[in-house]
Amino acid sequence: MKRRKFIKNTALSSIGVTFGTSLLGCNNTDQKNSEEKIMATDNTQFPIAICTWAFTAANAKAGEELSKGKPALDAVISGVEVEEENLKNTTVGKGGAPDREGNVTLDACVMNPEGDCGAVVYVNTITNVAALARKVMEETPHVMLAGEGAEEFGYSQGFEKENLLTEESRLAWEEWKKSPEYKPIINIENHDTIGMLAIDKDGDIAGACTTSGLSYKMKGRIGDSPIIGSGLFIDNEIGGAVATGMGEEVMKTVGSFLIVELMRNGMNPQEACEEAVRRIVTKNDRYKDFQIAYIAMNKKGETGSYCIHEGFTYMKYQNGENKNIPSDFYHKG
Ligand code: SD4
Repeated sequence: MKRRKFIKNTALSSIGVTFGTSLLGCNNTDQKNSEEKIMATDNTQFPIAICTWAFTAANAKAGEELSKGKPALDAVISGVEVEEENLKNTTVGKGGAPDREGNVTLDACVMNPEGDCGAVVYVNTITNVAALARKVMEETPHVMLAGEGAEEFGYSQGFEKENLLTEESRLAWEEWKKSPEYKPIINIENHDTIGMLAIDKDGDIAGACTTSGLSYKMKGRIGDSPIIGSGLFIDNEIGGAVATGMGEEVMKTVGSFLIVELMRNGMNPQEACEEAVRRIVTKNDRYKDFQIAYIAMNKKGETGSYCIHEGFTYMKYQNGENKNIPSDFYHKG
């Protein structure tokens, strides 16, 4: 039996059951580590959903799905769809702010407990891009599709062709063009990407990340959100992480993958998010000008978050409660 399956099955069945070394074919240290992992896994805490920012309804939707027994991947996709379809949200889905040319282009990715992933970038005519990324993962031999190719594939899968630029977003863009300064305002403009992680009743972890990217970005610009390892990473044996904020800086440090690897090496989610932010600020003296925030979850259902500037919060659904939690931050003034 593969180690991944072993951990999953034992977490599923009962807590604190001990197994002989012969089953794992491993030494005593490995056996002890596995037992610790299992002992620490308290399934009564599951399911859990967390997401970036105060997206209360989206996280509640994911929590509701998880509570009905739905798998983590279904839950995160249903959850983020709430924001993709929210016309008032100008940084996710339909109604998102356009690029400098007036085109709304969406980016998204998903990752499942088996370690499979799918992504779409530069999608101009489909609202539910996280679900589309899932189709790329499940129905094609590829991980990422871009632009027209992603759209055509989407129509073939039954996705509707839509105009994503709402009148409100168009007017805001016309206004911006009067003095087109490209200067994101921390926590206000450009920072509402929804990244969501869930651990389902079986203890399996999946995630999704979906965005219209930075408002008034250059035509063709892609951020971190659809990039596996940057905007999102899941390893079902360890945990998951997602990012929001200035994507360029997240990509330079492969932030979400870094957090999962730090957790693999013993950090808890909070410590790992802090280290990933530190990695950015110590290499970039312009850090005061942009916001980056991470949230993470480990296999035990522990969660954490850290960001550069005050103001970032995240949602956590557990035991029927959906709470908004302020994140600790690096730049204390
Ligand atoms: C990007 N990371 O495209 C995204 C933007 C974002 O909250 O997170 N906004 O760079």
